[in-house]
Amino acid sequence: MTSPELRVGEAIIDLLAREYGVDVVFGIPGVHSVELYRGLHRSGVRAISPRHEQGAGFMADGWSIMTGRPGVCVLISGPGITNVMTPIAQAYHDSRPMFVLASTTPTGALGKSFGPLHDLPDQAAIVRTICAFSETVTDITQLPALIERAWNIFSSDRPRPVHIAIPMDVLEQTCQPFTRVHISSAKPVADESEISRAAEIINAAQNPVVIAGGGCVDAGLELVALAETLNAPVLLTGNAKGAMSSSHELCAGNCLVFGRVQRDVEAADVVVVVGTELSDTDLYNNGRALNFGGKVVRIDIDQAQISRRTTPTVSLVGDAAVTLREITNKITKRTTQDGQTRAQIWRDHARAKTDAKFVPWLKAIEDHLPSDAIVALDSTQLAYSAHWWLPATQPRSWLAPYGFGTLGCALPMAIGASVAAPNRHVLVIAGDGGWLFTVAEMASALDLNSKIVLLLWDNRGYEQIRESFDDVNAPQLGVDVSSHDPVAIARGFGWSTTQVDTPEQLSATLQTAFTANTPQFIRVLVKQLSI
Ligand SMILES: Cc1ncc(C[n+]2csc(CCOP(=O)(O)OP(=O)(O)O)c2C)c(N)n1
Ligand SMILES: [Mg+2]
Repeated sequence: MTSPELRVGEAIIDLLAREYGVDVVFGIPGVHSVELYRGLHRSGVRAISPRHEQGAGFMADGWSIMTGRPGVCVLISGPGITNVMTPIAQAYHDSRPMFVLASTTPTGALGKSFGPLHDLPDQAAIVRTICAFSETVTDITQLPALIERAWNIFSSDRPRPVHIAIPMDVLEQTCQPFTRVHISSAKPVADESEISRAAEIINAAQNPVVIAGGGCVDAGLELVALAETLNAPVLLTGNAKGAMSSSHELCAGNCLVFGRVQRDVEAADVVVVVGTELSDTDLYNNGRALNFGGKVVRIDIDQAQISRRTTPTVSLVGDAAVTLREITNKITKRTTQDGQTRAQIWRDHARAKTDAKFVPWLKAIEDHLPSDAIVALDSTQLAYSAHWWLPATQPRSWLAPYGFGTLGCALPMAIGASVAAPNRHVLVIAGDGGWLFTVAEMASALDLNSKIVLLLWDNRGYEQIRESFDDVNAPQLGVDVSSHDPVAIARGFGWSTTQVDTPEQLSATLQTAFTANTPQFIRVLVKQLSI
């Protein structure tokens, strides 16, 4: 007996829900995606509607950081896709999984450019450069294998977004339910003899250092085990924040951006580099790659990545947790206690170097941040020092635009995080400029009753860029933008609001904000309008 026929849109969602555990998607429906939404309804998949597809993508990314699973976007062709390009690029830059499922114009219109609604000359092509793969599927027999390929990339490769587009006439066709196509996939495993060579080098180290990146986000236990066996300080990149608790005495935290720390790392006799690009945005030193004076043991799941920015002494292509465990099993315990001292020196250095004008504000936040809080940072001045100042004691709780550096991601990422962890408070730190990029998502936060505390760092414009002009003695231009009355805007979106002018007021406000069960908006007025 054959199963009842479904529309293709329903069959796709049924497969995703049944075989891949998809239970929530982010997107804005349109006439081109009605059949996918019919499928969401039929399969009982939760559909969250942001107010702009950029919000959908950032929510999916925030949700993915929390869960480790691919965030799923269901979108219309054309503008749905162009609007989501920024979050796709962010997920690509920071190596996170995202499944973008979209419609296209009807098959007969593809590439013909005769002007159908929502048409792009080649939708798959415009996303391709920021994806693991991007394909338009007109033959539905190809779909199950393609979806399997996407999930194999998410689980066994360097995670990256995937875009699959299906013409709306194909979505409307009927078919039998899809059967999952199982294609085996496994993470690469580092060569045993190379692991032994790495262990030999590490065993001979006098002042080893570990640098851990986003690839270590689920390798925290193994990272701690290596660090404790070696008594080595651990430096985290932004995407690894929380992988090792900031309360661990060997955790030097996120202070790799300081010149003094970089020089100490360059002077170390052995550096273990795990799951990081060592990119410009990890170092912020005008594009200079680290010039390691000692030996480098590098672990990365991506073979193409492993010799970029440095040529390692030993290259281990494999999963961070597995490879770290194998190495730790092969090394002997170092008995010195200098690791704690070095970590402390770097932590102290970062605090001492923090611009004094931010310190009382950071202390107020630090004092009241609940231990299980999630933190989402936008690209604003107060947030820049929060990267190293604020604690993070658990993995997958820290969200920021590390690689792509886009404005406006923090609020929608926080909403996505809150969908994944509705009982945890999320602190958002956003600037008055960046906040406006996705301000409409305040409405989504109210719909979802997200426990978000949004701290608006309001210096009446693009302060960081004002400074960028000043630094090179160029006249400031285009930076004096203001949101005029942000408190009224927030109130209009139904949020509870407070305005504070001093760190003491912020402290008092945060004390109650983190007990509220509704979205809370706190405007910190840093700079009065000069006009
Ligand atoms: C999409 C995007 N456009 C432009 C920039 C350049 N940019 C970086 S920081 C910044 C200023 C942001 O202003 P605001 O959010 O108010 O933070 P502030 O620097 O004032 O603290 C700008 C415009 C960017 N990072 N991303
Ligand atoms: Mg500003």
